[in-house]
Order: sequence, then C-alpha cells, then structure tokens
Amino acid sequence: MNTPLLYTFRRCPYAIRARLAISVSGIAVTECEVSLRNKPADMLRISPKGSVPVLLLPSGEVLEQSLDIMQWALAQHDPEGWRQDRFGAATLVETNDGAFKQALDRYKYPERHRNQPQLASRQQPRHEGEDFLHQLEARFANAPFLGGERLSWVDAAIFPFIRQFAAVDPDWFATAPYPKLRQWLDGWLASARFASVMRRP
Ligand SMILES: N[C@@H](CCC(=O)N[C@@H](CS)C(=O)NCC(=O)O)C(=O)O
Repeated sequence: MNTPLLYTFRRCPYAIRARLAISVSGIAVTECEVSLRNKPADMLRISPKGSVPVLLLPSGEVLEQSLDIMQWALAQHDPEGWRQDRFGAATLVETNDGAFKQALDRYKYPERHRNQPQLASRQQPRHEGEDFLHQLEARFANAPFLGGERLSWVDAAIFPFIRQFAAVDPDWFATAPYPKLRQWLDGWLASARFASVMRRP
C-alpha cells in the first residue's frame, strides 16, 4: 500500500473536517466509505474503537482521531497556511468537541433524552448550543475567520458541526442573531473545497 487509506463516512462532521484538511494539503488518499452499521473488519482490526475517521498510513501507523488526521495532513503540506492560529482559536475546537457537541446531539435527537424531561424538547439544548454560537459571532467582530484574516484549520474543524446545528431548524437559524456566523457558514457551504469533499463515492 503506497497511498494512505482513509475510512470515512460522508456526513460525519469529524470525517468532513479530516477530508477538508487532506483536501487542502493535496495529499492523495484512498477513501473507504464505511457503513456505521456494518463497519469493515479491516478497519476494526486496526482501530477497535470503531469510529470514523481512521487513517492508515503506508508505514502501518494508524491515526484514529480527526484532529490528529488534520494535523498530520497539514504537517505534510500546508499550501494555504491553515496551520496558523495567531489568536489562540484552538480553544474553540475544544469547546466545539465538548459542550457544543453534547448540546448538538441533544438538539438533533431530543427523543433520545426523554428520561431527562428538560431535554425532551429542543429548546434547552438549543439554548446551551447558543453559548458557543455567541462566542463565534463575537470572534467575527474582529476578523472574517476564526483564526484571523485567513481561513485556518480551526474554521475547518468547527464548520461541519455548525452546519449540523443550523440544519436542525433552518427557519430559526435564518433569523437567529448570528449574521456573521451565517455568512461564514454560507461561504463554506458554497465553497468548492466543501463540494470536493462531499462528492458521493
Ligand atoms: N473523537 C473522534 C470522534 C469520531 C466519531 O464519533 N465519529 C462518529 C461518526 S460522526 C462515529 O464513527 N461513531 C461510531 C458509530 O456511530 O458507530 C474523532 O475526532 O475522530
């Protein structure tokens, strides 16, 4: 095997962020689209935790976390300067992957949380998620991207999750008080980069 092998799932936000970084790096990888209900035995052998994305390198090394895959790709080749983080925006990724992702899951699937009555509706988790949306909107007061004047890995790492949050209730999101965040999201959704990583296998 001369080409890295990426186990991925088209709509998974973690896999999307990994594919965005691989795409900007220009590194060729072979993609294996995984069914989450029927994960390939080869993938589970190298990564028993069973989540995507997973990257198998020609050396046999396995990268099992989306952020590790992003950093690996950009360390090889970073033609658009995505690794820059002049404003300490990496902490936003921690919040995204922690509290915001938890709120997002409850917002998307409130019925899975019926044992917690306050979560049985979408209001509460949306409200929790909005803490993060406020933080992002505040960032955009100073610069067009989360890491500053140029697009960076931080934008790519967070965008797929905001896309999901916005899609739960598009009518609400369209008028919610996050105009700059909306503009940033629309830019991503219309981008050739995003289209290129969402092509059907
Ligand atoms: N921390 C992991 C999380 C990856 C993750 O949770 N991926 C989901 C899909 S979006 C998954 O594979 N879940 C396993 C399953 O649904 O069986 C990463 O950053 O790569």
